[in-house]
Amino acid sequence: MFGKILIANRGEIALRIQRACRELGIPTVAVHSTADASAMHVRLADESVCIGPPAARESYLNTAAILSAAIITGADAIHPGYGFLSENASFAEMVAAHGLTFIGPLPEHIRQMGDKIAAKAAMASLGVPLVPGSEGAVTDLDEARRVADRLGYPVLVKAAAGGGGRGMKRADAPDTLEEAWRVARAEALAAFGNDAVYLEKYLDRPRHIELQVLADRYGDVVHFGERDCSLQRRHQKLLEEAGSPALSPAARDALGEVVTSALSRLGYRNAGTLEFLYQDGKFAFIEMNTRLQVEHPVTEMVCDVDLVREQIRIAAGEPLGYDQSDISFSGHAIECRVTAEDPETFTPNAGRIEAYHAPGGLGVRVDSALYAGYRVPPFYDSMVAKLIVHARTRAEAINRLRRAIDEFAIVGIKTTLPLHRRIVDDPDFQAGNYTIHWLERFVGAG
Ligand code: MV4
Repeated sequence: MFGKILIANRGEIALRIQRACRELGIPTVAVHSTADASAMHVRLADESVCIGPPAARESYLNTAAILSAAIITGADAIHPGYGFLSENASFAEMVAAHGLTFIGPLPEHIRQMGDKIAAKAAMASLGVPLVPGSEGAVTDLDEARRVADRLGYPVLVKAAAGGGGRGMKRADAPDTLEEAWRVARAEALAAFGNDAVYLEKYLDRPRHIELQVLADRYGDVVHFGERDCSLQRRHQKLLEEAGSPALSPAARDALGEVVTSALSRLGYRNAGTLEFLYQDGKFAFIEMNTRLQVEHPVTEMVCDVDLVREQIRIAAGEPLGYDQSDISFSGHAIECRVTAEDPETFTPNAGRIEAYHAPGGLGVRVDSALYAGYRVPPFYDSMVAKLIVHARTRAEAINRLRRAIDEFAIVGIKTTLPLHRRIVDDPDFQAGNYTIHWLERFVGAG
């Protein structure tokens, strides 16, 4: 097992990783920008190193500073958390080249899944169902026309280097395909330095369902069921659930079987999440995330597993030590991502937390690095807390969420809590009756 772990992140996820390390008896090193000198993740770590100025590019993305911090503190492993360097294959290679362990997948798999065309090709060859689309990149307009005619309109032009909704253009009919194709390529080149694009049939009312997996270096792969992440606005998730209100246990088992078998043959390691669109009872793979995700706690609550602890154990070379039959699903969990934004206009607002009280009680978990007197800096992601509830049924989880939101006091900045409170009371939400388009309409309707 590792002797010391450097956590290359900030905020709630840095605390989350520290907690797992502490329970494993492993000392932690925090890194921080000058803007985060008084942040909770620095206060609670065993050691800390300042790695640069506020701008993430010069601190949390500064690979040389982070590697130096690991070396001078004698850390033997680095956990990247989510965002920042978590899906940077070159960083994972650099960590290994310095004799340290990157707590995550192999660089080759990070790189492969970062290229959405390569990810789809790999999954197709392993028997995972895909959204109908082009076979590989579409390099000229005539080919784009042929593929779109075969698929039928509307189609989406997607950037190979994109993901999470960046670099996507829709064409509803042949006369707008050229425009969509050109704009998608130009935007992809500007944003990612790579103009490779591919085509997919546009699904008009899917749910966004993702499957959590863990794999060890001995070829054993297990899944921890699905999360329904359909409630998003502009590709920012607001609320996630485990399990999906739309999925039966039999459908979950069937998907899990296909995915774990595929990842075992791929030789995948550590934590991963496969994203699917789910419509008319059919799953279609779109992307794979090779990191721990923000919404991992809902899975932890229903499976009674510490996913970060498992990531650390696997990276240290330990076998999973259990198989799929040892994993069971109990009750229902819901997470609200609380951001420092105006709940109506979504304008970010940094500022001082004048008072803070987190909800508690049975089945309530708050993952947050906030404290009274803390100043939320304006330089980073606006998420300030995750409120997670767990109960025996979805209906009970909703009632628990309502009372937990009412207990939650974050005074001094505007947050999205009032919006979460409104979602919880909505009849469609309560019925589990929503697609990826539901929230934009809900917010628009005010
Ligand atoms: C799609 C789609 C419809 N059809 N692909 C957006 C984020 C990226 N991960 C994939 N996305 C989509 N891909 C096909 N073929 C609709 C979306 C999409 C979406 C997906 C998941 C969650 C929210 C979304 C909001 C708008 C569009």
